[in-house]
Amino acid sequence: MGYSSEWANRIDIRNENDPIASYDVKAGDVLTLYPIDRVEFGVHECGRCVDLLHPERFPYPHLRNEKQELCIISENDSIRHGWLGNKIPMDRENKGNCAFVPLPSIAPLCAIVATRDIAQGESIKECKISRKETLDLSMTVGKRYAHGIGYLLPYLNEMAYMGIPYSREKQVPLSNFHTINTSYPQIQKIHSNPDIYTIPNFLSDEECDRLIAKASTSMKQSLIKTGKIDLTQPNSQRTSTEASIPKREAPTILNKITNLVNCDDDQVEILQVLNYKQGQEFKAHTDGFDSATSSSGYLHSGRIATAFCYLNDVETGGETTCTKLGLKIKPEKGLCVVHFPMTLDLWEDELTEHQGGVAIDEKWILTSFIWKHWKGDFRYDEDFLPSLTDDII
Ligand SMILES: O=C(O)CCC(=O)C(=O)O
Repeated sequence: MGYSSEWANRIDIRNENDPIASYDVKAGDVLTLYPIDRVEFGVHECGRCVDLLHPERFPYPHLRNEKQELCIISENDSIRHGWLGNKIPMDRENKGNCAFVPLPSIAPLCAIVATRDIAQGESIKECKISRKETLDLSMTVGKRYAHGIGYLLPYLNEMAYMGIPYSREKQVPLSNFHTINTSYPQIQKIHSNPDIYTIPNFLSDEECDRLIAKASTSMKQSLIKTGKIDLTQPNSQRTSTEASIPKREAPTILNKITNLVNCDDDQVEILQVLNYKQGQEFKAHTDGFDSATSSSGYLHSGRIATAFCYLNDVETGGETTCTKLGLKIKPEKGLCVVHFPMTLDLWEDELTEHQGGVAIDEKWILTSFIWKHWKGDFRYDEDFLPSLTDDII
């Protein structure tokens, strides 16, 4: 596997019956990881792990295959530093000093985390913590060790999902799309199969103006994915500029999107405000992928809905055209458009191909993409996004 998790190597295991801390550690430090040395780790290694199969304690459906089995698989059978979780005894009186928590981005891999300060040489014993404490600790560890976990991801990705068939039969009609709140005020269905909805006045004039003002402080060249996981680069296909809006600076907007689209905050990709000046465009593209993918902090998932909203009235140019449907939408301040790039089984609907036409008058637009699962790669946590302005919209 070629990976050594130095950041998770705080246990001396020379006496297997009494593992000890090899350094002084603080509450919240990762001591080691649960081993992935055997095929289907986490299911065979330890009886306790069955607990992780509980959907509430282990809410990571994307790491299950179609039979609902966990599906991270390793064929490596050597034990290495940093993977010693199966050597930690349980303290029967529950006075232990560490707990097992699933790592949010790569569960069912677990971190063994200190629940209090531990001195070098002290015995390491597991204590029981509540489900809520487990999930809270899991989130804290995920953010704090985002980079360590991130470097580990490609190694796990190699092993994960082996054996899940993804043979797409293109001829099969696509069905089973995400459903949105079709009673949202003023909503109109402007196309069926593929379904496209518009919602006039979704954002107020004031919200549109404030989003533009916020974004204007940090516009950058828009990028395009190059096919490999999360590699993006400038491309003549897309010539707009854009700014990422941290959700914490636009809670009302986020709330409107999640109410309309019927989803959790965590399913909404980083909000982007795009600006097209004269001559700029986004050539024909789809928002989905040709199967499940890992991108923008989402793991083995896909975009099941897109909601974009025009932020200004545009007199000429810049229409959004659904290229395979002969449908043109004229930008109108506050008008939201929703469509469904992928089914819930993560097949792409190529009929949702669209383009942002060449701008004549300037155009501003807010885009949001809704993923099937929660974000899992904490390197992309919005807490790491720089703040733009003090205006909270
Ligand atoms: O600019 C538009 O009209 C559409 C924007 C778009 O397609 C996108 O950002 O994916």
